[in-house]
Amino acid sequence: MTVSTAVEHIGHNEPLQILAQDGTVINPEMMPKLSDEELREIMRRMVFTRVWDQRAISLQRQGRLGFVAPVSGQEATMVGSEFALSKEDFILPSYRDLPQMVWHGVPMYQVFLWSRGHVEGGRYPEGVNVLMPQIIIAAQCTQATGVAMGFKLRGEKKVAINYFGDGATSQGDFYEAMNYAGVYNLPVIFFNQNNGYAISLPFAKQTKSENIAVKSVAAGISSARIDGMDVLAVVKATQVARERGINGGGATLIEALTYRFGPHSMSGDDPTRYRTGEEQSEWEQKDPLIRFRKFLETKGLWSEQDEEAVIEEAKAHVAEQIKKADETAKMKVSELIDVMFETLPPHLEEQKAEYLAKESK
Ligand SMILES: Cc1ncc(C[n+]2csc(CCOP(=O)(O)OP(=O)(O)O)c2C)c(N)n1
Repeated sequence: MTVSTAVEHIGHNEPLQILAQDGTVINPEMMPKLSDEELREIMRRMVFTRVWDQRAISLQRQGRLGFVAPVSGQEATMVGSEFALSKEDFILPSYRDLPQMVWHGVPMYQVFLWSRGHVEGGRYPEGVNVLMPQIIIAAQCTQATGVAMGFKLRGEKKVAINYFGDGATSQGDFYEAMNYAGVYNLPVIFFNQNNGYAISLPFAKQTKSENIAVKSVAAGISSARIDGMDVLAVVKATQVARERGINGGGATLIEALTYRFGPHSMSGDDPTRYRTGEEQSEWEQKDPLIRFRKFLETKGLWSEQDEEAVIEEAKAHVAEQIKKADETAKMKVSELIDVMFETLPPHLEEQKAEYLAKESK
């Protein structure tokens, strides 16, 4: 199956794959057009993201970060999809999608502050087109259609991309958003990272549907089902969806098959209670970094020294950014109230006054 329309999608369960697990190209006609430098940059970002993930887990254990949802295993979906966007496009992430935010321009120390619940973790620099991570499952799907409606009304050639898991596809918001995007022909990409589990609930207990991509059919929007461990398939599908969106072709649902190697979050989840060791190692063999590294090595585009350099760069960047987060002034509750509404309703004005009185003591 290739990147197809919704109607064509029916009966096609085979995900789009460009690279085989050994890094060889098996689908040359679907190869995205990327320069050698761009290919190297994708690898750099995936390695960087893996190191950052390991550091974030360790910082959380030290009590220096709050909420952390591990991303290892999902680097291809995160890095590849963002890479296919323009910086003008708008990202609506979930709590796991911090890499897309950072690669789209959010300074890393701000996502660290978000993890700590600090108000500065949600106020991004002007021109960085990212909303703060959504915790309410699938709420970002409806918000993305709103952003896309804005683009359409203003005649702007941009897409809104929203990221969500397999569990999110059981929420009403997901269906409502696709329906709305279909009716108004909106430039939205619904990017589903199907990692097989909603915390401990496996896909088979989530839905009786043969897959997630097929759920686009009723909304009359396009869809693609892709190998989410193959970063080139991710780039290609997102590029096609983006082109479709900005050229008036409407929304696309992308289902990317992936796996999170770690726990759902660092807040007490133990995946060994609901996943087998065999399943885990089967997916680890599909590691997106290994596959893409093999592809690049064959082309003479990646070496051990390159890898080492990125690992050092990532460690140094995380250290510098966590320091910056530590140095940010402590948040005041009154500031949190301030950012909630353009004009505060009277009851919040009252609460703010109470806090201001306390904070000034
Ligand atoms: C509306 C809502 N219901 C329940 C939760 C609790 N919750 C947090 S994460 C999660 C599982 C989500 O799984 P999935 O959508 O597959 O995303 P993943 O974390 O696997 O990427 C649930 C049920 C929530 N945050 N919001």
